[in-house]
This record gives sequence, C-alpha cells and structure tokens, in this order.
Amino acid sequence: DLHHHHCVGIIGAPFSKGQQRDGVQRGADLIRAAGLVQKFKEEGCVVKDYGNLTFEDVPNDEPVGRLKTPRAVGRANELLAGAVQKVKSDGNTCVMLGGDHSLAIGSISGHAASRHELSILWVDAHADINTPSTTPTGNIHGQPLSYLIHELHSKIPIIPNFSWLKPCVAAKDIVYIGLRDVDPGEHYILKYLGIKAFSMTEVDRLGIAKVMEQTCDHMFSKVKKPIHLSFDIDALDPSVSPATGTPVAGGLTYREGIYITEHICQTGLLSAVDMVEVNPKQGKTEDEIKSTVNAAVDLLLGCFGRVREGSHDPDYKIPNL
Ligand code: HAR
Ligand code: MN
Ligand code: MN
Ligand code: MN
Repeated sequence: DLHHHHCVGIIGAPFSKGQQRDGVQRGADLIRAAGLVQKFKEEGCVVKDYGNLTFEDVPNDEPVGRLKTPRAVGRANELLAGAVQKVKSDGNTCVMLGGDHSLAIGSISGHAASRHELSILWVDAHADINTPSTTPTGNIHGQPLSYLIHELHSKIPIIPNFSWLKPCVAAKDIVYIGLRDVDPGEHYILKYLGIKAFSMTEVDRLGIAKVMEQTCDHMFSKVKKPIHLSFDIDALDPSVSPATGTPVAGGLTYREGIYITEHICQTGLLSAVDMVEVNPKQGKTEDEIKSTVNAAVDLLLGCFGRVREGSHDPDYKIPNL
C-alpha cells in the first residue's frame, strides 16, 4: 500500500575481498553521501542507519584450493549475518550497502535466520553460483549462491571461517534477472537445478513487465515468502553504471531497473535488499561515478515506495492563495 511507513534499517559493509579490485569497499559511504537517508525520509520511511561494520584484517589468509582470501570472506559474512539478524529483529526492512557480492552470503544467512523461508530475487549480469571447484577465478563474489543453496551443500568443502554457515535457500526459491555472463559450470547448475532465470534474452523477448509478472508468479506459486532482493549494480548497462568491477555490455536500462524495484515494492513482501559492486575506482570520470551511485540510490528509492507518477499524502490540500 502507498500509505504505510516502511521501517528501513541500513547496514554499511565496506568489504572488498570477495574480488580483487580495490575501491568497492567505498560503495556504502558513497551511496549515503548521495543523500540516501534523507531521500528515504522524504518518501515517508522511518530510517535507522546502523552504520558501517568494521572488518578486521585476517592475517595469513592463504588460498584454500582456488579460493582467494577465504578466511576474510568467512569472517566478514559471519559478522554481517549477525548484523542483518539484528536489523530484522528490530522490525526493519534491511538495506545492506556493499561492498562486493560475496556479502550476500552473510546478508541472506542473517535474513533467513530471522524469517525462515525466503524468496531470492538476484538481479545481476552474473549468476554468482560457481562452486569452489567450478570457479574460473577463485573470487568468492562469483560464488555466494552455491554456499547458500541446500541442493549444492555436498559440493561445498570445509573452508576456514565458514563453519557458522548453513545452507538456507532452496533452488526453487531463486529467480534471476539480467544474466548475460554465465560460466559453463554455472549454466550447468542452473539447468540441473531448474533455477528460474530471465537472462537479457528473456528481457528482450518478453519486456520487463512480463518478466516481473512471471517472476512474481514463480515466487508466489505456493506460499508468500518474504523477498530478499540482491541487486548487483552491474545488472544495469555500463552506460548507466560504469563504475563497477566487472561491467558487461547489453544490460538493463535505468528504466528496466527502476521497474523491477517498483514492482517488488508493490508486492509488500520486500524484507531485505543488497546493493553491491558500486566501485568508484572503476569510474573513469566523476560523472561515471555519479551516474552509478545515483542509479543505486534511485533503485533503493524504488524499493521503498517512490513511484514515477508522483504521490501525495492522504490529507493533502491545495494551499490557499
Ligand atoms: N563468473 C565469474 C567468476 O566466478 C565472474 C563473476 C563476477 N562478478 C561479479 N559478480 N560482479 O556478479 O569469477
Ligand atoms: Mn508500501
Ligand atoms: Mn555481477
Ligand atoms: Mn554479483
């Protein structure tokens, strides 16, 4: 509904070790500096900013198999999971500002701990479902879903600082939108587990309105579970959001991105959002950084009730002359 207050709890997660490009740890503060809290309030939200998490250095974080800096990623996500659980138990919709997409491990785990069964909407150019054996890079931001899904549990080895983690998501409860750079192992997993995916081909074929209709049909086919929206800014076209570590041509337009968030808001089931992979150091100009950060802010506003047609309070009166 348009007239209830969304209670929003914001967590900043300045973490970059799920990948190798410096700068992505600054995403949270840039999104705040663009006025996120004030804009949420102007939309009628009740906002609590829980501040940034502090991630301590993890010494001697040697690779484990192909996995790069696994101990730092495990520790950071354990901390984040606890923080998300707290934001949820305080009665808020949780907004996690990254940081890189490995943070979805903690964000989704913490969310699942407080809400039991979730639907996951993963909006990304990438599937981020490599396992520790299929990963072509060893970067954990390309793997978070494999750690979270029940059906892949047997493919996940023992990893230092990950013993706290239990799979908490069913393959049938995941929907992807925006895919256009999927590794062979990932493609196999998507088909093998029958995961619902709207690649950019489906966005082209159906249009974003039908994609969202079918996304919600899939998510609500049985019970109405709370929604976890994990939004990787690289889902958008690099002409809109160039300041990100792994841009891929042919992405969602700004309008398609906003349509996704408006539609998800209208379900009334949005329970947590991740906004990740904003990396100012990957912007070539100040304008490229601005465009990327503004897109992230506008997507978040769409999640919490901003609609493009405009709105007014129920008791609005035209002022006297
Ligand atoms: N699939 C590749 C890998 O596993 C690349 C993943 C890249 N990046 C992200 N994730 N930004 O969405 O490393
Ligand atoms: Mn509402
Ligand atoms: Mn991505
Ligand atoms: Mn991602």
